[in-house]
Amino acid sequence: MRYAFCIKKTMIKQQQHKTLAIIGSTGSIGTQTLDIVRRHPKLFGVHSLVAHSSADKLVGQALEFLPKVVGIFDESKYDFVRAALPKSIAVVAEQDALTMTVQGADTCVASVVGMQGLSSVIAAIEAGVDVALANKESLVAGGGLVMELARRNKVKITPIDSEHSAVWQCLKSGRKSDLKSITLTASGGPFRTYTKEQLRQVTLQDALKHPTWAMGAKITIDSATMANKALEIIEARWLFGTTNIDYVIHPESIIHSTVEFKDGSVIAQMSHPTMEIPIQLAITYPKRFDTAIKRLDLAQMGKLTFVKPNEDVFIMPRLAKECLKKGGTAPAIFNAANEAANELFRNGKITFLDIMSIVERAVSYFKIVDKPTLENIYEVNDEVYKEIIMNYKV
Ligand code: MN3
Repeated sequence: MRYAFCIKKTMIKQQQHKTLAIIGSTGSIGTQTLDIVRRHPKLFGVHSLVAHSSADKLVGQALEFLPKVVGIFDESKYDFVRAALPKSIAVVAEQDALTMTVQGADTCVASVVGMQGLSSVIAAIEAGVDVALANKESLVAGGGLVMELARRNKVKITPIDSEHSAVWQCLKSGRKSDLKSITLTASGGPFRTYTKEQLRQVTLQDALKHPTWAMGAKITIDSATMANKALEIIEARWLFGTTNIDYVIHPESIIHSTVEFKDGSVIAQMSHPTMEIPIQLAITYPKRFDTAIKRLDLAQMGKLTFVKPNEDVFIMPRLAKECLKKGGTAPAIFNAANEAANELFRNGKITFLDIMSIVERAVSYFKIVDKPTLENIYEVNDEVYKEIIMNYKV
């Protein structure tokens, strides 16, 4: 009797301790996930940490959290990482990094930026590991396939992106079949009031300053061009299974998105701009735990504003909606073109407005493959990305 009681107690304990595979652990979402683990050591264990090339930071994280496996994509850093960590921690490099590191974890936090993130999401789904998804490009390029694969492997995908977390939370207040529409909110980025003429003068430095969110460089530029909202519209289509998705400019970033039900009721999710709530909820749902965020005091809040987006200047969301309609690999083309143009701008090769015109040309120029396989998606991505980058090589 006593023995059985002990076993039961340990089982409960183990169940409460959720182990995480954090892919992209040295990036913005990865480090914020580790902050949450640090604050709730009893709730989470770190199964694995994977980084692209920030070897010093990765080693520091591994020595603190003592995961079972550490992965580094950049093979040239393997020896450094191996030598810096105790033998009890396995170290893998390159593609091994993915399958080896997700296997055995309870949840994979997929926080690699860009198309590179797709393979980590696929690896987690194939290993039967639930995915807390911060990488939007994987659903943008491979949405239908990724969702279908998740269904077949009975893997849950929960959103980390603040807008999608908001929609996901709002949807809990009704039946999916009674959903009428989704409205994503957008801060509008640093240039939301600019004319096309003013946008011509924008520098990389200007574009890297975001008014409400602190994020990595790629996504900060995506926010400034509104490509980020464009990608989020496509991401929402796959996460929530509707094409009734629109967006509104909401500079204060307090309402993170809304859903409207059949009866006209609109549900919103609010907080001060923070990634702490969406990251934490994606790995603890349905339970909620304390956070360190500033509480929302509506009486102190002042005005919340909402503005219709200017799609004549900021064309990206409109292009994304068109790509959704075209279907097939159209969203993958959009994504690859944006990734290439974003990179070219960050490397000083093109102007801010060029980003938009490159994407606009790409989505009408490249041939769309209907009903693509995963292979098609990778091929299209490579072709579009390489062709655009090559065009601007000096
Ligand atoms: Mn977002």
